[in-house]
Amino acid sequence: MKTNLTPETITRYQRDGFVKIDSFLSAQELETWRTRITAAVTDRNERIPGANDGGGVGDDFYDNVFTQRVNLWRTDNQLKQLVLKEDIGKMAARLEGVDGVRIWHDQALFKGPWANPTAWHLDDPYWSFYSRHATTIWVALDDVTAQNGALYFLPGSHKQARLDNVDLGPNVGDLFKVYPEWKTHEPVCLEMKAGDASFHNGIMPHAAGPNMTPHPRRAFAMIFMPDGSVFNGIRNVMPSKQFESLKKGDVLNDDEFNPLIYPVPQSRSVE
Ligand SMILES: O=C(O)CCC(=O)C(=O)O
Ligand SMILES: [Fe+2]
Repeated sequence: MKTNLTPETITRYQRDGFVKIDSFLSAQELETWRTRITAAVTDRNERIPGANDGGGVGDDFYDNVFTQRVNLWRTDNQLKQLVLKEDIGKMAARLEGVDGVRIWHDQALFKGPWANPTAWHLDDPYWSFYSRHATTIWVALDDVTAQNGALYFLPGSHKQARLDNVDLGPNVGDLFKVYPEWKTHEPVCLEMKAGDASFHNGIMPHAAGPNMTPHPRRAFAMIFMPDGSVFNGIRNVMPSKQFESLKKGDVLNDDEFNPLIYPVPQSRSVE
């Protein structure tokens, strides 16, 4: 894993709100991640573990944006050992300029053949805490191109973003009704080789194209929140047990659900 960050990379990330890390995984690591993550997705028949949300996948627009499987680390111990790494958390903390980070959740995002586009959106307003310093690492498990569902970003727009947002509906550009000032911004399409990764800030506007190929576009994302983030009352991907234990304003510091990834406390190691 290439987890070092140059000062230039950090500066670019903070300016643009996203950055690409070429060859984040070695060829061998890529093989291991792809195999393990694909197996975990196959084994998991519900979207969110312990959420009692039915988890059924139907045939409407959203069901064909991607196959989403959340918190694989909680149900697959091998995957947990592989991906919950202090070094990755450290990258997230350095990019965001925060002292420590917890995992909010991980998710496999597999765009199947002929999948719908992912509409423009911000991430953080969906989540159970508000922060301008959460970040997602999105690891490409296949080559990602403009043809099969690459991510698009509006560089620098995280600086103007509010908490207003839209659902991932069929109108790709609904976000621009909420932020008309972004309508004329030129997006960047981030093509990636399998094993590359990107980080994007939690309030960075982004989208992904449709998959216009007969092959899957597989990606694995991990979302890090600054240590000390507090519950805002939104359930999002919380399992019932966690949601029922919280009231608005509580610090999200339960290691069962949101372990501190960086710095790893002396008393515990995720190895
Ligand atoms: O993979 C996609 O299509 C969208 C990813 C995304 O929105 C995210 O990781 O926040
Ligand atoms: Fe997103």
